[in-house]
Amino acid sequence: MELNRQWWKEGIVYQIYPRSFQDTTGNGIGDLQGIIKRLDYIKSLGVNIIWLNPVYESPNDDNGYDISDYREIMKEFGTMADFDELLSGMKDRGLKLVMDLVVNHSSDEHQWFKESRKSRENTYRDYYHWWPAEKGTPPKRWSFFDVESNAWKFDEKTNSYYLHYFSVKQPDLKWENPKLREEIYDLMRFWFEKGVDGFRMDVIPFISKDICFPKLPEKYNGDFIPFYANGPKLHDYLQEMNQKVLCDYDIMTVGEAPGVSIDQALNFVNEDRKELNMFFHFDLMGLDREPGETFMMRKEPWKLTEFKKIHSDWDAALANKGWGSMYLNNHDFPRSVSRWGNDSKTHWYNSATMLQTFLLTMRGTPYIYYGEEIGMTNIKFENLSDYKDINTINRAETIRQNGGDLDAFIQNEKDAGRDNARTPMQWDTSTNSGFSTEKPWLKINENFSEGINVASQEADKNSVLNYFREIVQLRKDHLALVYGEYELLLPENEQVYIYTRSLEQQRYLILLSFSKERALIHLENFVGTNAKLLLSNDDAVSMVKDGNFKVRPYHAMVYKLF
Ligand code: TEU
Repeated sequence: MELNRQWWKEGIVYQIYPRSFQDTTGNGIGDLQGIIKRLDYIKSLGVNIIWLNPVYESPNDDNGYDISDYREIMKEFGTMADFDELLSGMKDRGLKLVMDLVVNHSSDEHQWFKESRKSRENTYRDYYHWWPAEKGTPPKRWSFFDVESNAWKFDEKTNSYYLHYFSVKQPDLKWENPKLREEIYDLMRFWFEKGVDGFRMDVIPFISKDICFPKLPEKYNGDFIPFYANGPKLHDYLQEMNQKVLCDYDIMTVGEAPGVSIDQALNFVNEDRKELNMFFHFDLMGLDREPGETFMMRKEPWKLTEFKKIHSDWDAALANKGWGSMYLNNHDFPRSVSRWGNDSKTHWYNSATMLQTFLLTMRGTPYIYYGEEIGMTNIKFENLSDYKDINTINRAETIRQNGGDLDAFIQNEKDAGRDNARTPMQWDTSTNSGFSTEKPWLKINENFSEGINVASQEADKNSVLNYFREIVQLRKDHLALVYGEYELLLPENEQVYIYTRSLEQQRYLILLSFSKERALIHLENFVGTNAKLLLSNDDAVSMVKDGNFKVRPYHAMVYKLF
């Protein structure tokens, strides 16, 4: 098998939500100096790429996903000098930096939009999507963060509506205008010239629109994301971006790809097409949700067989061309240990380490979300007033206006709310867990005083944190864990997830329990096989000669087979 080795395939990404990582100025908000202060810690994890959520100038309607200047740093986070210092501190330590590229929309406070809304003749008019009111009400388009889910906002000054798939303060950019595209390519070059190593591209499949704005087919009622994701010129734009910018640099790209189905995957990441290196699919993120409802929990619990199928199907889809990305949580979805494991006191340690084992032994680049290395959990706010996220706040308002069930919504958000994953990093047992000397912008999870913090776990050789370092090292030491073929065993089992990874003569067996019950597993094919236990989060034996495995709750075992 030809490997086509790449640094971004062998790398391990650590995602930082800067607002919540480390405050150094005492305003309760994380900042770039805070990240600089923690670079040695990040390096010590063994990860080698940092993805930063947006740090650009922004009025923060959506925490930086509404950008008012693509070439400036958000004042709350610091200055361009701080950014340069961060980047050089990273280079010194051999860490690469991936920035967030948010170009489906800008802020309404961006100079382009301020100009665009001034008059219909303005040079920047065509940087955004406008619908003149004399044509009547524009055809329905849904909006994620609008209380009425209306993506068209009437703007009196020019008697027109503008389009915003997200909040009213996030007008969609008009990629159909070549001048706008050149502006974007230019700002990308600006960051590449500074030395950044890549971009994570926010809702990149949404950038192309049918600008006739036809009435949408009935089938998209309620589940419009697949429609938003597949505009007519999408791949032309991605190929153009590649030719004009990306191919000039040794960088990595990962698209955020809601609405892209598995059969469309290779259109984005097949290397022959020269578009993107990787993307984040949403199949797993939708697993415990109502169909077509990204933020509503489904009634029946998710099943392990479904979880396995998603990962096995995606591995197969990208086995020969393209490359995958593995993530269990991020700033938009709840904490992995609370969602896919079990965050009760009894099972927290095994769950957190088992999920880490999964991420780091699958094919595809692993993305670790800050705090995942110490097993941070969902905060599960009781009161809506604790939420700071526009998504939860505006959905609550929709329910209030329609006389819906707010209590049910509060319960839902305990499992689904994005703020679960945005609480401040838990560094130690001091006030505010060492995140800030002042009140944090979002409440900190009180369980920092119960061992879920970096300092306590540094001091404990059997901590989640130190296990993480071991599994990271294991991946780095065994190329087969990066590139090896993946084969699923016992696909029907609802308790354990078992697979092998093989590269030439190197073979590994990974056995993971997703259950709070014990199990006895027999693998007939392994009777007589010699195996060496490389790592486990609980009692495990090192020989599998009889093919029997005693599996404890949320057990993880990695064996090398001979
Ligand atoms: O997310 C897009 C987004 O809203 C998805 O997480 C959403 O679940 C999906 O579109 C529906 O399947 C990105 C950012 O990650 C998020 O933080 C921003 O709020 C959003 O774009 C707008 O920029």
